[in-house]
Amino acid sequence: MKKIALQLWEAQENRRALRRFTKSNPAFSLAEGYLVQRELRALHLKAGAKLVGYKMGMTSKAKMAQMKIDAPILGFLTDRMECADGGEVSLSARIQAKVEPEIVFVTGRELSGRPSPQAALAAVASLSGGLEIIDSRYENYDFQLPDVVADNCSSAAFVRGSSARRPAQVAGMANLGILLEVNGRPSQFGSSAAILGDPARSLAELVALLDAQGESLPAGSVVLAGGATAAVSLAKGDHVRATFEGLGAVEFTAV
Ligand code: OOG
Ligand code: MG
Repeated sequence: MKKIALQLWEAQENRRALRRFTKSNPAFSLAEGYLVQRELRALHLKAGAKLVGYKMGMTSKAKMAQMKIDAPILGFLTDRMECADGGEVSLSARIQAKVEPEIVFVTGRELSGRPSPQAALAAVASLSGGLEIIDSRYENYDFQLPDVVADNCSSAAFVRGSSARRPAQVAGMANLGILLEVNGRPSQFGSSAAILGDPARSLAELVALLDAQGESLPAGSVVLAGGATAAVSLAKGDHVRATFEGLGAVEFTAV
């Protein structure tokens, strides 16, 4: 598993995408994918990054249809992946970056076991709109479930909207309209309902997936609930802005 993690790490360092592992080894399993992800996380931490939270992936029909994968998966987030709202996101080290709008939670207390969506939401300190930059380390985003899990679910960077709200301040969290604009033109429309019917369900599902791995979600974790629309390819110079009903806007310029 260490060898595969190192291959993924080097693919990123050298900006050279790999052929998916399930092609040469069809027996490569989801459990092995998570073991590789664990090794990859160790490589990030060894390089000095700090774990700040997790992301859910494949939680919406739009993403499942785009990527032809139909089970929610999790990846880790580090401090080095975070970029400032309104700032610049560098594509120099990226292979084939895309962007997607996300709902971002920050937890106020530890979550463990298998909480209900309500119980998960009760542990949320704040939420905001966000943008996730993904960058598959596989040629043309051609992967199967074990491959994408090994590759930390294509994680590359994320931006949190600067206007965070408490859950009680956000009415109808399970159906907030989302608009993604690129260079001032509407690109994708969606709703938070696309995220497993309710982003709180995605948070609860994350805790259950972590529990199955013998982990809990610490207080103060950042959680991306999963893309609500299909992801859009990014080019240098693109200005990306997402507006979330009740949560305000978040934006960056790709450089
Ligand atoms: C995998 C990333 C999945 C999401 O929000 O569904 C993800 C990919 O699409 O390459 O981040
Ligand atoms: Mg995502």
